[in-house]
Amino acid sequence: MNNSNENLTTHNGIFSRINEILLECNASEYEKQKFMRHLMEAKNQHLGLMIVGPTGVGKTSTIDALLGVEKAKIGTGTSPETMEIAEYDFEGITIYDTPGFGDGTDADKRHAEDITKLLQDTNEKGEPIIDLVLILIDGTSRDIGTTINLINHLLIHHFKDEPGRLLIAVNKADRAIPVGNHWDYEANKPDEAIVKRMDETVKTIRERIYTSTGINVDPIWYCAGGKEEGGEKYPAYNVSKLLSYIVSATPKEKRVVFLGNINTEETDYLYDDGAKNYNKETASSIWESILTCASIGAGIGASIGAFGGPVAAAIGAAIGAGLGAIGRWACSLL
Ligand SMILES: Nc1nc2c(ncn2[C@@H]2O[C@H](COP(=O)(O)OP(=O)(O)OP(=O)(O)O)[C@@H](O)[C@H]2O)c(=O)[nH]1
Ligand SMILES: [Mg+2]
Repeated sequence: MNNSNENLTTHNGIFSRINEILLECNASEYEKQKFMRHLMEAKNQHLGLMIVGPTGVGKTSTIDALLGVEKAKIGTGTSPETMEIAEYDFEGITIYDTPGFGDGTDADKRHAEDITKLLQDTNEKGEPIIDLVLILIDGTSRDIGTTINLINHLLIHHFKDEPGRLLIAVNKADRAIPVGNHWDYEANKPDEAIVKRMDETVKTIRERIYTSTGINVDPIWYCAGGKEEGGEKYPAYNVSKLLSYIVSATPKEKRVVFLGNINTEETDYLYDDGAKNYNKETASSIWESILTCASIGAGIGASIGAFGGPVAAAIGAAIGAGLGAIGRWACSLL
């Protein structure tokens, strides 16, 4: 095993490894330069994801389940308007963790202004800083009306032309039915009653947003995982589905940002409804984006082809390692 493989858990490490593979291979100088240029462009992509939801819905737990918060640099926005929005900076991804709100107070009004301002912010290239907004809804709450109002009044008009950038997920499925034992903690899965309840919840959300705004959204439900009082952490459910939902909504050329950033805690990606192979779907869509990266034209795909089998396989292995817990799928995609 190559020494640099130990870096394959970081975003920069993966790109360095691919660079190294290319330097070692015997392609023409022209091909190598071309590929490396494309690689740099891919490496410089940046994704902005804003997470919105009421206090205690599980915003921070969700970021942790998806990417692992310990890997992030944590800061707050520098402009006074966004002081209260925490930023989790990963390599190539910034997650904006907005303060919980929805209680109708003055603070709510301020948070709404902060969110609107951030949604309108652009980078030096004039592109929106926020690519995607993930709205979290509490699956244990009987009152989803407040959040739906928030979506209908504050958020949806920013996404009229691109509703695919607005993601909605209902958390805490394990506690959706407060009375009785509806979650099988042994197998970490819901019983039929929870499935029915959660399917109804997402259907209601979809219908209510459509009725008010004429916009189609496609909510999902999941568990970010939690901790029993004084007990052990129990694993997440459908986080694989949530990641796949986020990755497929990410602009194609930006999906490479997930390399080296996915939470390596395997159990968080292990349990899901099995309706699809979500991890494989995520891995394929990241790999495909490397091959057909919109902003780099036919570039990388053609270049990998030009380098031949072993080089492509080595690059595939580096990318597979970079997908952390779900990476084992990626190697078989070549
Ligand atoms: N049962 C259960 N509890 C969860 C789940 N996700 C998060 N929690 C718990 O809910 C509580 C709040 O989670 P946080 O992640 O801190 O919520 P938040 O939205 O970041 O909260 P604020 O930052 O205060 O707005 C914690 O005790 C979590 O352990 C879940 O899927 N199921
Ligand atoms: Mg939080």
